Amino acid sequence: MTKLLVFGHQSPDTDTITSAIVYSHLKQSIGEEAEAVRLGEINQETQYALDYFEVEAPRLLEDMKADHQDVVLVDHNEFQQSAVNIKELTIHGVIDHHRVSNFETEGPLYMRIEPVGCTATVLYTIYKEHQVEIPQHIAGLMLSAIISDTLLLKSPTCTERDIEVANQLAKIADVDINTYGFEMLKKGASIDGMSAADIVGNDAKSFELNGHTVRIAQINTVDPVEILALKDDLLQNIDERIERDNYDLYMLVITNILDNDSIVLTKGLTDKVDAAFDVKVEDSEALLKDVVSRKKQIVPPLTNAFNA
Ligand SMILES: [Mn+2]
Repeated sequence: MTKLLVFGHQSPDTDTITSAIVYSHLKQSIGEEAEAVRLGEINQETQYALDYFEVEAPRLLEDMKADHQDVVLVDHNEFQQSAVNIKELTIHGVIDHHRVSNFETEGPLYMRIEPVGCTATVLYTIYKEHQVEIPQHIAGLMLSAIISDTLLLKSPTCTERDIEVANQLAKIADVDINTYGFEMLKKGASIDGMSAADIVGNDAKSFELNGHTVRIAQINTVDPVEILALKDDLLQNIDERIERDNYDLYMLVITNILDNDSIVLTKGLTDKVDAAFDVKVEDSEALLKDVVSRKKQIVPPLTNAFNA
């Protein structure tokens, strides 16, 4: 039997890490061989969830290179967000909730992509289809992923289905969604021990928009002032990344999870930011009112601005 390596995107978030663990558990439960791995460091929010439910972090792949031929992608499908050698690997499956872009395979595969707020919501449905019981720690990890991706069920990406699944999972995990969720998000929003480089690279993803490479990082906070105090260092680090990796535009999105607005620090083709969000970037900074979701509220208008 083929052993499958299961992993999510680079700069892993809670959904990516837990979905790799959860899908491997599901595969093993139906008699298949699977191992969860990761392409980057575990963030503080994810670590809180892993510690709370007493689960080990997946093994780190060195150089973000999958050391095994047969893989399943969770929580992403775009090749530039995946293992660096993804084009040489055999992709057996994709479980995701993002747009499909820059994706092709040589052989047939299992693809399961639904327009919901979180990969965990899709995974829950697959557990039900296989009639596999969800153990408490797995339910806890899936719930953590939903809370993380939907900012405690408040993000515009959150669907009725996410809410329904989160409530089912909270029962199995035996936690109160709001109490547990707020503690977890607060942990993830802490910049204690983070350097300017850590903040600028937090949850960063690349997007190809009309021939331009756009890098968008995002960090949640309960206190944007604390992060903006580091503005000079953050902008300098953004410049270094643009220089090193040839980005056409870099956006660091600082999302206030209490009032659901974001402040963006940005360098490069910032006139595209102006056009996309009807703002004026001044001193490399702009306020994006009521914007919290990169996927739903940042990438689509930016795509339009680059295509205009
Ligand atoms: Mn996700």
